[in-house]
Amino acid sequence: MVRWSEFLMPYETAVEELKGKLKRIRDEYRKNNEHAPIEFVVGRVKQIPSIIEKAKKLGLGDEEVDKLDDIGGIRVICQFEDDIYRVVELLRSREGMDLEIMTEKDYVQDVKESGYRSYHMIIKYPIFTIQGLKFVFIEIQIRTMAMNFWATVEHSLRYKYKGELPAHIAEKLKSTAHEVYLLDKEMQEIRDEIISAQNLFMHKSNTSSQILTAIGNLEIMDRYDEAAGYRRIFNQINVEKAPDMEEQMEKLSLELKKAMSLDKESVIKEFARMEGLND
Ligand code: 0O2
Ligand code: 0O2
Repeated sequence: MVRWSEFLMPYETAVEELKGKLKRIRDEYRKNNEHAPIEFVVGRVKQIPSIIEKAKKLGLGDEEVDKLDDIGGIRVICQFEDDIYRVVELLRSREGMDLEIMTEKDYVQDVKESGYRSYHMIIKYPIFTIQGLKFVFIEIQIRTMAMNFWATVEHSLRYKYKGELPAHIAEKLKSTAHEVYLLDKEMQEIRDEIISAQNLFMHKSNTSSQILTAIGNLEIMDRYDEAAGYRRIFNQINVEKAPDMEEQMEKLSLELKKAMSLDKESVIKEFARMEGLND
């Protein structure tokens, strides 16, 4: 006879702890003004009747219910498909620290027959109870918001039809799953485009600021004519905005680097000459 409240307590603790840890990771990203791969986290402990039903289905006796690996469940919801793998990496990096990964199933790539997509991990998680150290299995499902929407609706329909979905509904769900896949793909492409535009902008503004710093340095060295010449070229490139503007900027930046290094060499020569005079 299972003493349920005692049996389930470590699972409740594990779910709460893991939810807290994952939410803290998300908050850290947000505090750093970085994109958080975690949008939100939910968790649950399976209801007692569902545990009994599943144990029966698997032929497990009362003393073996702890062999079930999804009594405690965590669901991590991400914005983009890439984020799923970032979360997977985050969890893998904790292997041997506060968790042990038992299994991984990538239903994002290997879509289930129903159309279901998600990344699943079963972890072994330590809990310090008043009776001592205990280990529980926790199932972590990682999916995008779109995948979550589909899985939630499909799950409730399956429940409504007591697991026996009429064929035409199962087919419709499969085709909506494909639409969800396309939606995720498009959202990922939009995000990638934004990121590469941001990187390009950062690169451009870095090149511009390197050029302006180098011109300023020439002025400090009293090389006003050279500085004025380079400034004219810089302004012209910015006014013309030619299709090869970026290459022109790179070229100017390189030329300035050369001019500055030439100067370094002539300073060294000048020092050598002065030292020679002093000898
Ligand atoms: P935040 O800053 O809004 O993310 P709890 O014990 O309260 O931490 P619980 O009761 O286990 O959480 O789960 P619940 O109430 O179902 O939801 C957990 C978190 O997920 C809550 O945020 C919800 O706002 C968030 N959430 C649930 N569904 C959605 C959704 O569809 N979209 C978004 N964006 N968020 C959702 P927190 O943790 O209270 O804080
Ligand atoms: P719940 O808690 O009601 O969601 P099994 O445990 O035998 O069902 P397996 O191979 O051990 O299957 O695990 P698997 O396939 O990784 O799936 C475990 C969980 O993933 C399920 O839990 C679901 O939450 C989810 N899942 C898997 N396939 C589907 C699917 O086709 N549609 C939806 N909506 N969810 C799916 P449970 O056991 O169903 O319980």
